[in-house]
Amino acid sequence: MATGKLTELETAIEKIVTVFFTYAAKEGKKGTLTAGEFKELVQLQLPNLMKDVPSLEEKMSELDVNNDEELKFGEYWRLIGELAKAMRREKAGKKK
Ligand SMILES: [Ca+2]
Ligand SMILES: [Ca+2]
Repeated sequence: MATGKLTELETAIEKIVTVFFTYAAKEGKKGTLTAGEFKELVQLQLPNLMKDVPSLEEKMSELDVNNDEELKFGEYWRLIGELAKAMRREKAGKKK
């Protein structure tokens, strides 16, 4: 996979995956985000899109559907989906 030059969209998808694994590898299990890793990821990678989130602890437990206090990729993906939807709403609103 990914031998040729990636398109804009492919690069964006790759970035989403790479960011997850970069932060997930910092402590504990390499394939999941602890609360600390999640916080760091949000603060460094999502400071604009998540600036209105009042509590990262609450956000994390909302995303942590299997309640193991870690975020696996699928749980992180829920967050990306939420942010994408919020962004779409914002763009749709601006076009009016
Ligand atoms: Ca980890
Ligand atoms: Ca989890």
